Amino acid sequence: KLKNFGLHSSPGILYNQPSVLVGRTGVASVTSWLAPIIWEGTFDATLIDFIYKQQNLTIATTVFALGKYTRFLKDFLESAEQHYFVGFRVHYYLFTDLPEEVPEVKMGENHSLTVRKVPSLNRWQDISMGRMEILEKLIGNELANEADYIFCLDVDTKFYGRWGVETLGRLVGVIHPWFFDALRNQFTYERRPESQAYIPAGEGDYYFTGAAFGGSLEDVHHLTKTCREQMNIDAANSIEAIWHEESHLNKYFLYNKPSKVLSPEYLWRDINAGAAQIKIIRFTHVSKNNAEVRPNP
Ligand code: 2GW
Ligand code: MN
Repeated sequence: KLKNFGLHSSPGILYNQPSVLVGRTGVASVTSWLAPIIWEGTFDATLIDFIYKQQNLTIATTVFALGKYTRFLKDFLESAEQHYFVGFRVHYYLFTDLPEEVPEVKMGENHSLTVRKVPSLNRWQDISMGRMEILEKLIGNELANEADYIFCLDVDTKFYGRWGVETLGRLVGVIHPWFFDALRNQFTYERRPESQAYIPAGEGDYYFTGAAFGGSLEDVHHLTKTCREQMNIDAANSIEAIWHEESHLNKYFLYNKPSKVLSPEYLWRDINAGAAQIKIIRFTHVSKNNAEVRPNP
């Protein structure tokens, strides 16, 4: 099916004619600031793969697995190797306090994994929030000549469908699966004005998940640096935002609009849950027994 007419001619591949009249129905596929919202039916995988193939990109991908969360690594990595940027260069950076518990997972072509040891932390809020500082340093100190884009993902997750180049953009947020159909005043933004993550009632666009975000190195560096700084100010004022770095991420996205928004297909609740709008589950949280995997409350 793929006829190669060379890089400098028209693609020369066969795909459905795009239409200005017919498209994905039942959902919004563009934000009010004209960023695309990615849903099944809004892109042509063959065409978009072909276009991005010519750019020879590397996608850095970070994941943290401390303490008992190493148990999620096998499914996370194995499923990613089935569905995540298949055919494109991916470099996973895995941060863990238990490198000996990292499972052996066979990487696909042009995919590689680097394991970094980090100190154990007692407070889980520090694990979750500490990710921003580690990401800021990784991007600032190391990735400049190593990657083009970065995604930062929770580890208690699993891929079930394609996650590919349709997700690439300057600054990319993912809609939280519990709030895609909620009114803004129901969003669990930080509501205390004393926190740097504060968003007043009546403001806000979407509620974004902390479990997946990404974009260009420059934009994600600015995001992680800003969230880290805002969390430090909160700490100095003895306040911690209600949903930790997720609250700060939402504040950031309110003032720095994402250039691309991923629908909840890109982070669903659970493989067994459904919704009329979700035609495909690409990536989900896995159900976990919090009492079992989480250290002291
Ligand atoms: C331990 C106790 C309680 C909470 C988290 C942890 C813990 C987290 C841990 O012992 N080891 C560990 O590696 N983590 C990492 O932090 C791991 O990568 C995990 O996916 C991530 C976030 O923690 P998680 O997945 O338990 O939080 P969720 O799924 O309830 O997440 C949302 O809210 C969090 C902030 O409260 C984050 O923003 C997260 O990104 C959101 O999805
Ligand atoms: Mn999680």
